[in-house]
This record gives sequence, C-alpha cells and structure tokens, in this order.
Amino acid sequence: MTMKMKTEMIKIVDSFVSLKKLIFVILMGPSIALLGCGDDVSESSRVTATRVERPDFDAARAFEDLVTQVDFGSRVPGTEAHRLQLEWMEAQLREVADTVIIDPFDWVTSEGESLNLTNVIARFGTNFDRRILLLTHWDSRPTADQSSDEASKSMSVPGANDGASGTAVLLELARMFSEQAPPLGVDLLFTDGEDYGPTTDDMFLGASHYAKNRAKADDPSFAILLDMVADMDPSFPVEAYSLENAPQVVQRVWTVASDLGYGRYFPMSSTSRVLDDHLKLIEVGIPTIDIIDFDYGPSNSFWHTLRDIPENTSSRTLLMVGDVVAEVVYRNR
Ligand code: 1BN
Ligand code: ZN
Repeated sequence: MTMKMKTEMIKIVDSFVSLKKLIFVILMGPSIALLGCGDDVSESSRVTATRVERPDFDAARAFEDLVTQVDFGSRVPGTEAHRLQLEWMEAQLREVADTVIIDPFDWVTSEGESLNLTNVIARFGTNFDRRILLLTHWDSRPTADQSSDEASKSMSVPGANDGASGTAVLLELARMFSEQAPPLGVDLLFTDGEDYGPTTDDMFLGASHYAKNRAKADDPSFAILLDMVADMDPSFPVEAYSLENAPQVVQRVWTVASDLGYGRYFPMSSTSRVLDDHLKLIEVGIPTIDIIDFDYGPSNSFWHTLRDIPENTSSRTLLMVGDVVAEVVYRNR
C-alpha cells in the first residue's frame, strides 16, 4: 500500500469543547479499527476522524480510454462515432455506478438543424444527502474552425483533449468510486452538445438541459467541470468565472493541488476566463468551477484544430487532474 493510498480524511463533526478524548475511526479498506477511546469526554465534544483509502488513479487506463474515444472518430452529434461512444460509455458506467441515467433531448440550432443529443449521468452513494457533481463534455466539435488552413476548417475535431480527456478522467474516477465508496454522494454528468457551435448560441447544450431539468432535491453542494485536461504541457490557472462565483471551491481545489505537489501546474495567481458548461450551473445557483487548460499547444494553436490528437496529450496530465479531483472527493471536509 502506498503512502498516497493512506490519504487521511478528517471530519470534525462538532466543536472542540474537550480534547481529553479523541475517537479515531480508521477505515483501512473494508476494515475499521478503533484506536483510542477515553472515558471522561464531555457529551458535547464529539470528534470523529476517518481515514478513507483513496485508491490510486490508473492513468494508463484513463489514457487508453482517451485513445478509445478518438478511435471511434469525432463524436459529433448525428454521427456513427457519437452513437458508438454513447453505447460504450453507458456500458462502462453500468459496470460500476449505482445508477445510470440516459437522458436524450433534442435541440434545433440557430441554422435550423435538428440535433439528437444525450446527457449521461452516473450516480454513486445515492443514499447521501451531501453530494458533489463532477462534469465534463463527451461530444466533439464538428468544425476545426481554428485551423490555419482553409481545407481543415470544415473537418471535425478529433477531440483528444477537447472532449475525450475529461471523459477519460471521469470514467476512471467512476471505477475508483466502485472500488472504494466515497464518503459522500457523487454524481458524474457527461454533457452532450457542449462544443457544437459554431457560435455559443449552439454550445453548452447538455449543461443547459441539465440545469433546467434536474431534480433540484439532488442538487450538489458544489460542482467541478473538467475540460481540456490532457495537454502535454499542462497549466490550470484559476478560471475567472469560477473564482467570482465559487471562490470556496476554487480555494479547496487549488489547495489540494498544492498539497499533492502539483502547485506549479495549478497557479493560484494567474487567471483565464472561459465560457463553458460551468456557467449554466452557476446560473441556477450551483457553485461550479472549471478546471481547464485553455493554452493547448504553442499559443493555444492545437485548440479546435486537427492537431487535437492523442500524440499531443499526456497520461501524466490525466494523472494529476485525476489525483486532485479524487483527493477533493475523499478528503471529506
Ligand atoms: C472549451 C473547449 N470551449 C470549447 N471547447 C468553450 C469555449 C467557448 C471557449 C467559446 C472559448 C470560446
Ligand atoms: Zn471545444
């Protein structure tokens, strides 16, 4: 067992009135060991510390999943690749989640095109009231409109980083949650139609659908969006809408990144500002942050181009993002 697997989870249930007695419940995998139990603690001081193993994030398997998605082809709504990816994601999630919800919906674009889109939701720990939501988009963009040559602009984006990376991280976290149940409820949302476009009038469609149609009783305390999380040269500065609307979540995530030794890749000082799925959740009152590397390739030159391929991504970046999000989940504060 690695040190990382012994990640400490400390939950302070009530205020400290007396420190004469500490009850530590050490949860080591399936076994619970009661280490200390004094006899003169006041009734009002109740301190419970839980140690929950955080399994290792399997970055090699996450990278395989990234490649599998790109191998389907660009996951553009209406294509065979989109259909195959949906079938594959559902099968992966049915293996591990408590509940899987397939939520199809239609959208007519500003150009009058009808799209059949599908959000996928996987739920873990459905008995918990306290929940968090992790989301990413699973579709890829129909047009490589940031390409420098005209011929490429009308082709679809392979979406290794933009679409497949976040999906790969969440699928691997889903396996982790089935191996070691998190200490709170976790919902995974895979949004469709985030990147349809060409303008923002026809983007963020799945997040918008979810925000409008969700069961409000199941709302999470906060949500974390992953987008473009596999760049070989990673940098995750704080995203400005996230900081303005969910400062405590930013604080928590960037502190965890620093604690895990990833501080140089998660600079607190610099910010980017990106329109993305998180804004749709913020609009309905769910504090949501975006972990996004919006500097993909030299001067962001791989973004929305045919160069968004597995060769320009790295499993090490998937690992750092997977580790950070997993630690946020298992560090039950
Ligand atoms: C992120 C990745 N986005 C699209 N693919 C969101 C975005 C929308 C970024 C408009 C910049 C402009
Ligand atoms: Zn995109």
